[in-house]
Amino acid sequence: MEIQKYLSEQKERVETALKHYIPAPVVPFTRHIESMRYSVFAGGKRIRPILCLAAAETIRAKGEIGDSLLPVACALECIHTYSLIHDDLPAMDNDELRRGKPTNHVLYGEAEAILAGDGLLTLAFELITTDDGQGLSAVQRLDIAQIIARAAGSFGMVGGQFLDIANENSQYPFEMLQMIHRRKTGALITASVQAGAIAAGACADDSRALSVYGDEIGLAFQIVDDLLNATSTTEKLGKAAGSDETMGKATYPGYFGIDETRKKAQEATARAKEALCTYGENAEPLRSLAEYLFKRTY
Ligand code: GRG
Repeated sequence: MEIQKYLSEQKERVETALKHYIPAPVVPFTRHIESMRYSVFAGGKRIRPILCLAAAETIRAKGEIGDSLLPVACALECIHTYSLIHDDLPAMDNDELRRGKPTNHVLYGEAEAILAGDGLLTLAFELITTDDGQGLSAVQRLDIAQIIARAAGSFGMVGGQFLDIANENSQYPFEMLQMIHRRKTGALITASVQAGAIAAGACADDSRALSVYGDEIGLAFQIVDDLLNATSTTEKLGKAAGSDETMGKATYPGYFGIDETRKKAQEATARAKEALCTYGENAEPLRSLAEYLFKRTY
């Protein structure tokens, strides 16, 4: 399938919806909304919302899903953006560049950046739980809110970030690295796929297959991120290359070297595709997405 065409079409759908949900700033909240919009529209790939939509399409045909899942897809992007804004803060990774642009706190100040993140995280749950009459039942919205809250919270992304910071500059076993990766990055990616599955009315077998797919691409995603950090340039990545080494972070290349690390990402990608073996044409977007994430260059 033509993955680039698929990605740009889905990206446009998500961005149109995001503009609707985070409209132009209004007095007296102008600067707050501006700072949220700055990071939301700074050029992200929209991987998590696209995974969510593609997972739903795997189980039910595209037409049937329609736009009912767009609030959930946008909520995932809001949570992702909040995590990047907070991750870039001086108290965390202290980064000044993200997607080739100044980070939120560099432009708006620390307090504004914290509030932009808080606003986006909160908006995400408003979007998921609001009944917009587009088709998701109250039970589905509740299930999706719970899955995403768990993945974003203290035993998911926040917990992974905690472990990452707590273990900086220390030699820890590979199992700890896996735990950090699974939680910090993998959990929200898996939840994006699971949310799509719930919205499409997945049966137990569908949920299991898509969860395995989500876990494996989440792992591959973070391994590739480690690889790019170690081998690419700041110009290509739009964020500081080599920062993992500077900050004394454990990474896959640190444990296995570059070639073995690439092999591990490829194996996780293959396992993700294998999890979809019982699905036909409808799963083509998810298969192509797995391959695209493995081959990404930024
Ligand atoms: C602050 C609670 C809190 C969590 C931060 C996501 C995260 C946890 C830290 C980001 C550090 C990092 C670079 C992790 C690698 C994986 C990752 C999330 C990369 C960026 O995701 P992409 O490539 O970003 O989807 P775009 O720019 O396309 O949106």
